[in-house]
Amino acid sequence: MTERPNARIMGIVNVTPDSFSDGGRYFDPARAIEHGLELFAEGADIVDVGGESTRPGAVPVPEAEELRRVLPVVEALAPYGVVSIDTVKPAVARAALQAGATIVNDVSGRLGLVAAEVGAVWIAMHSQGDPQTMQANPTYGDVVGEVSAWLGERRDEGRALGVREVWLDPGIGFGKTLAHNLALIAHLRQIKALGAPVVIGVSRKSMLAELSRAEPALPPLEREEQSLAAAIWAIEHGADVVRVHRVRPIRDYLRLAAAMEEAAREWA
Ligand code: HH2
Repeated sequence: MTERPNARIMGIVNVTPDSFSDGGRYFDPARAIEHGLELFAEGADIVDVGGESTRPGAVPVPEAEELRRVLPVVEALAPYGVVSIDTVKPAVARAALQAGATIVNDVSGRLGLVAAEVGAVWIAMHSQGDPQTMQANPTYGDVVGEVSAWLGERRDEGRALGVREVWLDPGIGFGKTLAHNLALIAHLRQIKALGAPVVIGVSRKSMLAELSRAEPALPPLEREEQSLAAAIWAIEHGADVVRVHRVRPIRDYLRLAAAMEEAAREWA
């Protein structure tokens, strides 16, 4: 019995001092590598390595510094599984792909050509504005229609460039209010109808704190249950890849779901 055939788990390794979710914990390359290996051992299908925070208001990192952060980590992890590079810089993407990464996780939606050049998968993520300004006043007429249309254009662009595979991500929290995020997650099927694998990243994001209504607001490291619930909801509604900080509970869920389905068939 296979697990949900398309559901893949992408575990996050932030080699940054300032990520909103776990800033500083894995800034030391040795700790980042150790954490990536743990995520593979817990059942991650992909480990996503990033050296520049994209949290609202984050300050851009110089290229040389980003390379210094991510390259040793990508190189060390690549022999153990599929590694993606989370960057918006073409030179960082190229170097990481040379060091063994096979997926460009691109929150700018502009790196299709780099992915095409080296035969990598391109994750094109939607964002309204850049991290400095994106949460100032996100505005859409029809958020699901506009984001789907933009993702459809990236799918077509990827095909025209000869990209091996394009995966699409609506970019939860990237220039979006809570209502925008909820509308996009609720209409995953519309995004899936574009015919490409869909990636969803909700893990520890502020929309979860908003929804929990706890006072004071839950800090990122205390959003685990909400993160798990959101990832499961996304998987059940068609997400092909969930980008998460904690891998084990999602792997447990996928195993449980597979066992339930097998039992349902046996006892039908
Ligand atoms: N979210 C973040 C970063 N990269 N990539 C994709 N494809 N989808 C996402 O939703 C996404 C992403 C933000 O999360 P995190 O890496 O935990 O924090 P930071 O940006 O502060 O490093």
